[in-house]
Amino acid sequence: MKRLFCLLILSFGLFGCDRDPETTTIQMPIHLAPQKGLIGDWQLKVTVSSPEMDTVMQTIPLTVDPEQGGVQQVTIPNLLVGDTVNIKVEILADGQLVSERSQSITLLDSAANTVSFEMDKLVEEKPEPKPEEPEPKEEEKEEEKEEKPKKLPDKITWQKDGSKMVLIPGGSFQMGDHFNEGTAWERPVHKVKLDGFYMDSHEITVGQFKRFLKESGYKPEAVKRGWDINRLWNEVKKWSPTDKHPVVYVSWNDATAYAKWSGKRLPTEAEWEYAARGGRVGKRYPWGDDKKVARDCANYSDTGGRDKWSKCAPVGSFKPNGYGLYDMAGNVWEWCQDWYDGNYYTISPAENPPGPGTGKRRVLRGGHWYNNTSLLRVAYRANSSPDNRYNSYGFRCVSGLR
Ligand SMILES: [Ca+2]
Repeated sequence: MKRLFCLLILSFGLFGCDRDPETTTIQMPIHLAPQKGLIGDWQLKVTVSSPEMDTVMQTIPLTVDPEQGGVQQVTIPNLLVGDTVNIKVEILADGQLVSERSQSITLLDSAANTVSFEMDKLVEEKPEPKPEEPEPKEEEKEEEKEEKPKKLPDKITWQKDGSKMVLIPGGSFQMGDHFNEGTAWERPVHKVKLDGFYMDSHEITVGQFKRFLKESGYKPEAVKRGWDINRLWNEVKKWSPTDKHPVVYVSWNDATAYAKWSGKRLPTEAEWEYAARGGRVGKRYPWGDDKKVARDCANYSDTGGRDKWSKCAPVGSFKPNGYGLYDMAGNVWEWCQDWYDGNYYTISPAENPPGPGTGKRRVLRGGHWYNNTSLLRVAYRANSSPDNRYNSYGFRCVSGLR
C-alpha cells in the first residue's frame, strides 16, 4: 500500500446556545493539507459519544485538491454544557480504515476552544505477525470476527438526518421460506453470513424526506415525470398525513438519492431479511409464528387490536422486533439495494450477497398497510421498476460499521 503523509488539523469552536444555556454546539472545520499521495476522494467519519448522550455518528465525503487541500465543515448540535465527550475522527478510503485519532474534551458554555490533531502517517504498514504465535484455529477466528461489533454502541443517532439506528451484529442465518408456503422464488432456504451493520430503527419519514429535498435540491422522481411538487405532497398526505408518517411515493432512485445524501445506503435484500428476523431462528414473522397477534404487531389491511390505522401509521406505532426495529412487517414496503432475480437464491454467494449484477426491477420487502398477513412474512420477496412510485413504497437505510 502506498504511504501517505499529511497533516490533519481539527479546530473546535464551541458556541453557547442563546435559547438554552444547557446545550451547545461543536463546529469542526476539518482540513487535510494537500500532501503528496493524499489527492482524491476520502471519507471522514466523526463519532461523538459520552455516557450522558446517544452516540452521534456522521460520515462525510471529502475531496482533497492538489493545490487547495480539502476542507469539510462538521457541526454537532444539542450537546450538554459540562459534558465530557469523546470525539473520534476516522479517515476511510474505499471503506477501509486508513487512520483514526480520538480525543476527549469538556464542553464549555461560551469560551472558544481549539484542539489540533496531527496525523503524520495516514497509512501504517501492517506489523509483521509474530513468528512464535501459531495461526489461530477456525473457531478462534470466528470468535475474533464476532467480538468486534460487541464493542460498538447498540444504538446511535445518525447526525445527517437524525435517524435513530440500531446495531445489527454480524452472523449467519437461514434465508428464505422455512415453511414451504410462499412462492418458488423464496426458496431454497440457504445459509447466509453477513458482516454487522447499523440499520435505521424506523422507516424514513415524510419530515425527513422533505428536509432532504430542501437541503439537497434533489428533484423527486414524481416531479421528473410530470407532477408538480404540490401535487406530490398532496398525494402523500392522503396516506401519510403527518411528518411522523413514513414517506411514500418514493422510487428506488429517490430512496438511493436520499441514502447517498445522508451518507448511508439501502440494505441488501439479505441484510433486510436478517434484520427483520430480529435474531429469531426460522420464524415466519418478525415477532414469531403466531398469526393471531399480527394485528398488535404490524399495520396491514383493515384495523383491529393495536392497529387503529386504515392507511399508513406513524412510524414506530407497533412493538419493535428483537433488534429494536419498528415496522419491518407492514406500514410501507421497503426498497432494498438489490436487483431482483427470482433464481438468485440458487446462485447467491454465501457471504454478504450483494444481489444480481444486473436486472430490470429492484427488491421491495416487508409488506404494507393494505396487505394481508401472507405478505408480512419475513421471507416474502416483492419487486418493482426502480422508477416506480406508489402509495405504499417507502424505505429505510443502513450503514456499515466501517
Ligand atoms: Ca415496513
